[in-house]
Amino acid sequence: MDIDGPNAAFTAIKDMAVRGAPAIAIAAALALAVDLVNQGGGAQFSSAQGAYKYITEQLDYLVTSRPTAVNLQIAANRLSAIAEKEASEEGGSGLSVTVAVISAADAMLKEDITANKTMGKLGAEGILAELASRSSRSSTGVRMLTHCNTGSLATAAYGTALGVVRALHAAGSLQHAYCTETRPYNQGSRLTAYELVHDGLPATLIADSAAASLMAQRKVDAIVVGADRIAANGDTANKIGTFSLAVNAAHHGIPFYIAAPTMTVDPTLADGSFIPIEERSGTELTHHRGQRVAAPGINVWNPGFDVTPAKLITGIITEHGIIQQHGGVIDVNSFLQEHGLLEAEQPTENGTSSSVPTSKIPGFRALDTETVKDYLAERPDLGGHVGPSDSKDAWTVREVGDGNINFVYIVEGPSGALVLKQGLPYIRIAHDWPLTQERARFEAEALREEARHCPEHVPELYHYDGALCLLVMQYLPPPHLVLRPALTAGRSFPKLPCHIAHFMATTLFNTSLLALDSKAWRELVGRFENVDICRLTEQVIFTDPYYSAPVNRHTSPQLDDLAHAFQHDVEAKAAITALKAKFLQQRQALLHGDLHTGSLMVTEDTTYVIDAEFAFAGPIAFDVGKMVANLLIAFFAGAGLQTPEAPRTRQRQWLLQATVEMWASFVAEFKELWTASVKGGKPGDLCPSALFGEEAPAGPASLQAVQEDFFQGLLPDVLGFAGAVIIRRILGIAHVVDYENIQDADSRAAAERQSLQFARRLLVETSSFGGSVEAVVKAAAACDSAYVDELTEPHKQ
Ligand SMILES: *[C@@H]1O[C@H](CO)[C@@H](O)[C@H](O)[C@H]1NC(C)=O
Ligand SMILES: *[C@@H]1O[C@H](CO)[C@@H](O)[C@H](O)[C@H]1NC(C)=O
Ligand SMILES: CC(=O)N[C@H]1CO[C@H](CO)[C@@H](O)[C@@H]1O
Repeated sequence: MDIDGPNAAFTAIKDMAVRGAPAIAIAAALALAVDLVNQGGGAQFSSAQGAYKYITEQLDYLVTSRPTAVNLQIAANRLSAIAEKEASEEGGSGLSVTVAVISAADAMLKEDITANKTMGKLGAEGILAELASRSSRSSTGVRMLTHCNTGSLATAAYGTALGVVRALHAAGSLQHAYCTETRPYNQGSRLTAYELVHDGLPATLIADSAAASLMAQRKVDAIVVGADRIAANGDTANKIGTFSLAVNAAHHGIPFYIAAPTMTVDPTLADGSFIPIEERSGTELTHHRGQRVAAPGINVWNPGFDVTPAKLITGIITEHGIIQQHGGVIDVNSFLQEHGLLEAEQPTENGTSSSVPTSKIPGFRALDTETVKDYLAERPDLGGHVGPSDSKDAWTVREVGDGNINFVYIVEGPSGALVLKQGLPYIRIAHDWPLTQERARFEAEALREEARHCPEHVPELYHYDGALCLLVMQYLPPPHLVLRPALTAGRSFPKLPCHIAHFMATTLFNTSLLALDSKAWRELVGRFENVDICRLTEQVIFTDPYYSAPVNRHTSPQLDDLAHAFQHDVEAKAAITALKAKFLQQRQALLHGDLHTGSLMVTEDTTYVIDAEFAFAGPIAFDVGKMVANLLIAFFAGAGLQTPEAPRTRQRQWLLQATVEMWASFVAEFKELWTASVKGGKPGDLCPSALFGEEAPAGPASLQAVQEDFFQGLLPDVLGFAGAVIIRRILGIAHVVDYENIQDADSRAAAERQSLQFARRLLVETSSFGGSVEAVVKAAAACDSAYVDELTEPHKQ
């Protein structure tokens, strides 16, 4: 593993080059240590506080790499506590803080090695004892099955689950080890198989889907796997496929063990429903070694992990012993307390316990696929969308959400279907992430507000429950698709530009001071102080891409020069700061806040704008600019996505036309609403009838002058925000499938380079387009000479 600072560690962790939860924590700790040494070993910091601040910032970034990996959070907390303590010491210096953190990282590594040895030994003993008590151990030793990779490549030494297998072998008690391939990333066939062969253990590789047959043939005595994260009741998140093995083990009466250091336990999570599950790139399923193997256009669901309920787990093997399951629960917290690893629960004055917080909202509970049905059946007005409550058993519930943030359930029954979306109280380990629960309210209020102005493009909200942070809304059935992947697959949607223009014009006009009086307007702004989400946007769009933020990534080394150039770009920094000021200070209308091709569900004839949780009062140009950016992104990415057999010329031409059409209809419709409101005698406070009405002296002419000024001022900001959005999608933390689906790195880099150069023009040389969107798309087309050739030689199509 190649570590050269948090940046590299972050990339490696994100790309799963560093696998296994303990390894991630150690890689992160060591990466920070190496980074500190490289930076001058502490001498670079003028004060202890400076060192502390730098270290905690780096740690925060590292933690964002893998939300499921609790060890990483704990390691980060520990290092940051050490830095804080040292910084507050009398005579603490930048050097002393750095040294303290480096030695703590080193101690963590040593600790892990000791833990792996102990865990292997205790696990082997425990399994032998369990099998003896069931009299199911064959005289020739035990046959173990394991999943994923938990060996010495993944952990700093020896391994967790594989450590148990190794220890059984060392004790002469292993008859055979089976390892699964572990689709889709094949950690089992690539790594575990390698280690088993390397160590000379008798071993066999099986397909994941062969596990049940192997158990049915009575060839497995016990199963042991690792864990990414364990909740207080023993529910365990681990590599996808673990849950399936546990279900099969239960069916066959085979003991099923988790082996994980106690650091993997998150005592603040009451149960597995609070564990966020990351979804991984669809290309892991659709592509093999860069070649597409699945039909283009197919949707992919690729969760990286699953949660095995404690009742299916025989016991959790830790470095302090095995925590056995009793009555369906593994009481992890009591075990931790007994071993002095967790402070006893502190009863608060009113007698409630504070050590396992579930939600700051009284009465909050997370629903699951079963309780979702109950929830709906108890509310006939909702359940009625699905079917009468006595048909409840026939309803099907699918959880389709990106579990990092929200759970999204699709409930279907005899009368129809609906969507239930629930915001979790904590998206990560910590108790201090109020974002999620508030976001349900912002989304509900924004959906209601948008639906008042543009019901035809907003899913209907049936119900909002503040106590459970959930929304129940209209289900958009197939053939509705998320627009972004549909564009990436080469499709066009001729009605889209008009639909989006209509959505933007109606929602933005009617929530602005052009339509509202200032009392209603201030009340509206007050309801949408979406502070946390806005802070996130401020960071990822307006700050990170312009310095070497560790969360950034780009196609490297091809784009290293441009990434570097933006960090030294005086004009770009000036322009992005002016835009950030507008984002923060200009409160023109209630924005959707995240209007891009991933927030749209479309068919040929319909367009729905979803995911309204980013709503806030801000500059109109931000919503419009995001849409422009995303159409241009699809255009530029098309250069890399097309093949000689399937050129994208038509679609790319449509994307450029759509950009022009969207802007033109937006301006026309917005202006129409504006004029109508003044003529109708009910304008907002910015255009009072006294000044602009038909009867007012020079009223209509004044109105026209104000409108011209408004749109002339709007376009440069639209283009500036568009440029900023394109840049962040290539240099920042969050990338998009438009570019990511270009398999060949050189082709991807070429499309990204074109986009970045063009985006910089939008950001910095806005006036070069002469105030016209036509000029913008012409310039975009001209960037790509191949595209222009195609256009001028129509016979090639
Ligand atoms: C109990 O006290 C804690 C802390 O003082 C407080 O946060 C909580 O809301 C209280 N619970 C009830 C039910 O009053
Ligand atoms: C939006 O503004 C237009 C133009 O003033 C007006 O006719 C319409 O009633 C408004 N819609 C809502 C829901 O207020
Ligand atoms: C039981 C045991 O000895 N386990 C191993 C743990 O890891 C260290 C370092 O790789 C090995 O030396 C031990 O053999």
